[in-house]
Amino acid sequence: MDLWVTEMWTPIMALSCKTKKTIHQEKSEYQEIAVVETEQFGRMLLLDGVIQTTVEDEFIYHEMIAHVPLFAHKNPRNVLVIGGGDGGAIRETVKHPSVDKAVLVEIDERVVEVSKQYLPEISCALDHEKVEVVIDDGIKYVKENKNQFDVVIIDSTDPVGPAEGLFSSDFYRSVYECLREDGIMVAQAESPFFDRKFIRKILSNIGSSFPLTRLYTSFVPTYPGGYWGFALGSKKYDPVEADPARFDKIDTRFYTPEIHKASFVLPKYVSEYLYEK
Ligand code: AG3
Repeated sequence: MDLWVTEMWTPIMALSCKTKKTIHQEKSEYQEIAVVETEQFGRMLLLDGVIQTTVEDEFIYHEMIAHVPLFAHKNPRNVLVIGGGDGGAIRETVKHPSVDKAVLVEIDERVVEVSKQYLPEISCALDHEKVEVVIDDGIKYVKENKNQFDVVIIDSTDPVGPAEGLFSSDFYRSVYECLREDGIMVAQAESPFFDRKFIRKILSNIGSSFPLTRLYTSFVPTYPGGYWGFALGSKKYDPVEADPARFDKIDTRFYTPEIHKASFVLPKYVSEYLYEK
């Protein structure tokens, strides 16, 4: 019998992947967690039926969410990842020699545990000596830790359920305050094709605290439209400028200094709905 896993991208279209087997399924305090083995992308993590990451394409998203803000910053030492319990963004973060400490704040302990057990390629840095894993609400954590971080990476789920508050102006204000005076934040920002109004809103919410806001984009085959947005807020540095000298020391599969620059170049329809009128 053929078994397929399907995520509804919109009420009228979906992505389906043929699966070999279900590896794990449970209901945690916050959500339904599943790991399935797909034919195309290897193991896949789903939360409430929404694809979070897969072993085959995760490198693109995790490299882009981590290295763009980390290279835009001149000397990132303390980094906070909110969400991202699978550990992919943290794995990329600790590749930077300048980083002394990376804190992961994930609300659902089970996501961390399930990822450690079934997705070792992604979660492998969660036990790294520079990493501290805190099981807590990210909104509360940023309010309690002011002026501590150089870079904050918000690797959330879609803006429904537990992640909703992670897209509000109030939350971005607290993120601004938990960053040092030259800090940078980035938030995963949904699909530039399907979520146009929402992306506008995210950028304007970030812009109510940060002097510099930019959208950059990349290709993630398993996310809606295969094309994904990242919304960045910076206190001081222009994020388009990366420091290529530091790049030699870091091993990546997708990110390069050229990709960094290019990712801020937006298709005309995207800049039109973002920046015009
Ligand atoms: N964070 C972004 C998930 C958004 C995917 N949305 C969707 N498939 N509709 C994923 C966590 C990866 N560390």
